[in-house]
Amino acid sequence: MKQRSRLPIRSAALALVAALCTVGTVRADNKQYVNEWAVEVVGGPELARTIAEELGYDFVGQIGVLEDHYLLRHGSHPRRSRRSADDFTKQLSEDDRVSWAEQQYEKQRSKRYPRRPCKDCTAETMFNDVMWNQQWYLQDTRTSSFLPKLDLHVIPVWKKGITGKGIVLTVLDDGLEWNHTDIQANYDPEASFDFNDNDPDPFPRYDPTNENRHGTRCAGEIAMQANNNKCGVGVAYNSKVGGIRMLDGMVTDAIEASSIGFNPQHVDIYSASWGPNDDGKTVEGPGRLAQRAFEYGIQKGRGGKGSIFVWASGNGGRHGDNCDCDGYTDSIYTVSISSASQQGLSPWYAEKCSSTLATAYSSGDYTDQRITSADLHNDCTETHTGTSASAPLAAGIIALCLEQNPNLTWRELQHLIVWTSEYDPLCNNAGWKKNGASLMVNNRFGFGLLNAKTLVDMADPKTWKGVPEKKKCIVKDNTFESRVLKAGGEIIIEIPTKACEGQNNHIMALEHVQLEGTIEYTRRGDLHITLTSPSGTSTVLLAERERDSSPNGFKNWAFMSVHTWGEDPAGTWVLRITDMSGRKQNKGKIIDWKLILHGTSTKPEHMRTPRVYRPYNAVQNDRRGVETKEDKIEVQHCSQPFKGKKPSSSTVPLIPPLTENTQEKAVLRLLQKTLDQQSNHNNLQQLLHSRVPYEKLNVSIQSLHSAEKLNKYSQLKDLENSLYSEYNDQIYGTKPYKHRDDRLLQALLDMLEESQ
Ligand SMILES: [Ca+2]
Ligand SMILES: [Ca+2]
Ligand SMILES: [Ca+2]
Ligand SMILES: [Ca+2]
Repeated sequence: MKQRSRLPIRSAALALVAALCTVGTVRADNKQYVNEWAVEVVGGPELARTIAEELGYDFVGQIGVLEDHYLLRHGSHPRRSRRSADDFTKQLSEDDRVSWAEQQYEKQRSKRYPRRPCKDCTAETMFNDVMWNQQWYLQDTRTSSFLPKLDLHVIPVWKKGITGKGIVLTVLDDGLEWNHTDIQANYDPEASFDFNDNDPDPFPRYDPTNENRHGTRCAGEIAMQANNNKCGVGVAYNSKVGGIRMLDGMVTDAIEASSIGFNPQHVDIYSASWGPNDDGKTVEGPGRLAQRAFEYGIQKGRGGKGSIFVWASGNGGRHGDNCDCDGYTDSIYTVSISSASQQGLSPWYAEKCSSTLATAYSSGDYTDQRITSADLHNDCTETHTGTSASAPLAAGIIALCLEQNPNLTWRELQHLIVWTSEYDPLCNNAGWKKNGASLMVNNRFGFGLLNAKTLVDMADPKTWKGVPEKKKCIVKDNTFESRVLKAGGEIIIEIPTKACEGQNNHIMALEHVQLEGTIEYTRRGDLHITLTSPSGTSTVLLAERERDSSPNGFKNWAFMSVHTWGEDPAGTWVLRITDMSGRKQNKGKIIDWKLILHGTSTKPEHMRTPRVYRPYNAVQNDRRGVETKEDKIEVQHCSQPFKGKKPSSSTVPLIPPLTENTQEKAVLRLLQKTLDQQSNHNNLQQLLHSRVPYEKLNVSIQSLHSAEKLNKYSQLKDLENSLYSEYNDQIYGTKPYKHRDDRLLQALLDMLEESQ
């Protein structure tokens, strides 16, 4: 160092010290002093009052319960000041009658809210979060018990003190805005990684359209902080959440595998709201690496208890898509979750398939409320939609269940979901059937709506007996020769089996069933496959998909069903493959098949007596705070209030008030309304009024983006109707992998086009 620079630095330092010393009465303590002094005066309040008057103070009074302590106020001193008035304090202290004096200053305190909701509060006042009272799927916002019951029975679990503590989740998506003030306290870097940029920070890439908001929204549903005056409350608001950034870029098998298998001894639950295109013509499953990653997680994850993979079942309903053609939801290792609307109905975007395990709420018709969450740029949203929104709610509920019983295996969890999900709140939909184990199941909802309370209660380690070891029995016919199928024809294959009786892998009580088949056919979407169990449960393994004109058929595709859960598989199964399309040129053949039975050699303890179904409307935590249990219901009798016209005779089933067609009309009205509100975007107005196909009008990203802006909670205050965020999703139309709500706009626009 050069000599000449030394001295000036030293003098500067000395000058600084000197300056600090001379400041004297100006404290560098950053306090806000007020014009009040606390004094101790032994001799009673009259003496204290006298002293105050003599020295020019107002006598305020005794300080609380403290004898001999009084508060004095000095009228000529500023009410608040950065400066302490030391000479005033000195004057008081030096008075012989005053044993102690101190100027008061403002203390910075943040409220410490209880970490669990108060027992006596009503649901409404339980939390101060600004959007808490919009979270209709968490608290029962009914004003009358004659309305359908909506909430997922989470509050009773919170009241037990179970809030997700110690459970780690990660959201496999487009990143996580981890410094969001409603997420940061629960953010877990060890559950996070960025496989798009190969770094540990999953922070999303910002762009003008907020394309990468999806992961943050999904994570918020799970782990928004409670009682922090910000956005809403996560289902598992004391859990830890991470983000795996993997959708914002090229998705490869290696990236999927890395994400699915990320830190499996630390992460308990992986939530994924994406999958192959929901276009109604794709058949795709995990590649070799991703499949290995699933298997590794199931065998080794969570210390061998198995990673929990929660998967959105897909939004391709409008495109006639069928989630049996999606190998991620179809996997036995994933808990596949579908959606129900606020009205307890299957929403227009939902897909049907036999692999869906259960259902959580999400968006529905245009008047239905949507899902509240955190949003990019430290904002909040109340319009998260699609099965994308259902899967994280399920993941949060599962986190509560794992806090109750951290030793649950991946299979025990599925058993518990099967046994506690509710038929009753969704009973006004078509398609329910009672399987051979007396379980209600539906290809839109699986075993029904998740019920957090019964799920958690049943998982209690004090009473839960576990399930026997998993067995797998493969049934095939080595003499089978390929059989020809033509349009209008039918192939029926009878499959008698003793379910490996006499062997170690004998199956007496079923879990999953897979039918693995290789089928060649000129038009794949015209195939219809059903499988009927020995108990008579008929399950659609593949429904027709109008848009699937592929000539590629199925190659060793494993159609999966949970519909025969609990049944004894011994007897004759019947596989039926048909083509009723009327397309005479169609032809092909079934080359090969095998039936894979998964289950146990003995019946699990909890299944020894049949499941009892109760009416969901039996109030458990409504605003009147009543907790009751009503008698069990006979299944197939629906206790839900039915909105609309009552059926005139008892022979008319209590079935869906909305047909596909009226649902479409409702969505059209939604689109119309939204476009009407876009009055400054004349091209969109013209679109409706001139009936010109929308492609020619060049709907701009900017106009769609403006809808997005209006979707922010912070900008909603003066708007009676919010605009709907998914309207800008069409701009992501080129990606091979879609978020589960990305196709909603496209579907809306398609409908509009078709109706013209
Ligand atoms: Ca990064
Ligand atoms: Ca919050
Ligand atoms: Ca799909
Ligand atoms: Ca699955």
